[in-house]
Amino acid sequence: IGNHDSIITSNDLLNMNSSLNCFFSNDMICLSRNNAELLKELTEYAPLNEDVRHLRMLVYGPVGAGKSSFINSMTSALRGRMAIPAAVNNTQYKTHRIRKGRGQDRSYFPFVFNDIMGLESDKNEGVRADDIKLAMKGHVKEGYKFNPVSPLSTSDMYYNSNPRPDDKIHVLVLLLSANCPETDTDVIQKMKAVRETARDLKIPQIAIGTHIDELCDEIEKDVKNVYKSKSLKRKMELFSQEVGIPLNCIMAVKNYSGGEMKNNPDMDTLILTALKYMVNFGDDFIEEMSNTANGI
Ligand SMILES: Nc1nc2c(ncn2[C@@H]2O[C@H](COP(=O)(O)OP(=O)(O)O)[C@@H](O)[C@H]2O)c(=O)[nH]1
Ligand SMILES: [Mg+2]
Repeated sequence: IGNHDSIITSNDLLNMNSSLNCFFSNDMICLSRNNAELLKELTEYAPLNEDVRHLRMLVYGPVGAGKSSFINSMTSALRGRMAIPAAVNNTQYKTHRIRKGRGQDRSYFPFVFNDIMGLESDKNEGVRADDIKLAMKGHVKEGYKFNPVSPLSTSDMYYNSNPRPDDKIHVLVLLLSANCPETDTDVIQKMKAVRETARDLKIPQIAIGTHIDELCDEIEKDVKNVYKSKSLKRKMELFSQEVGIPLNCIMAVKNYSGGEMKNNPDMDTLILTALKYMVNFGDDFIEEMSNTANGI
């Protein structure tokens, strides 16, 4: 790859300590994995716990981070062709499902996504941290329109007082743009509140860096350079410090952001790898919960 400044050399790889190595070693594994294998595993996946029809994943992060694009990108990667973009109205609590079957076969993948409005720094904008908490516990019904100034009350018709195990969130996915200079401190505070709730509920968390093509020219040229980009590595370390998610739980994707006519296998690898981790984490969580006395 030459001596380009933003590229990590094999010597750098050798010199990296093991904790810093995680992000890269994860991806080294995925380099040797092909999309067909990932697709097969994701297609065959089914939750063992029969009370859980699907894993529910909450995708959150600042406005513009690429939450909607990521859900569309997973759809495109799983279906092997560009997806019709999901509705952009995310002030409402809405579950995104991905069709598995074609034609008459109305089956869906057993993992679903809730995408919630960005975490604005302004207290009167964006979804409130207390509402995100309620969503994690499964108390927010489909169609609820988040109100930035007041939380969902228990008497509201959109309050689900008796959530099913699969109304609850099983994986928390934080999306952050790798192309943003630094995250606003108020947003970081909000993210912290959300993360702490997830931690109390023992919900596993993953962070995903998006917009990686805009961070690094080498990635823009070839998405495979994600494994070698020094600027991305630095960015991932910064994310890890900012949001307190360990480096080995941070992944990177380049989203399909409109305009693409067909799938790019390397972009699909990153997207499917991230999804595979999300599914693994969610599956561990429902397993763990079904073993505990109070269930999920
Ligand atoms: N270059 C690039 N653009 C992206 C990426 N992900 C999202 N976008 C673009 O960033 C903008 C915001 O994305 P969106 O999915 O609406 O963000 P949301 O507010 O978090 O739902 C859109 O114009 C997307 O096309 C990415 O990985 N790379
Ligand atoms: Mg959106």
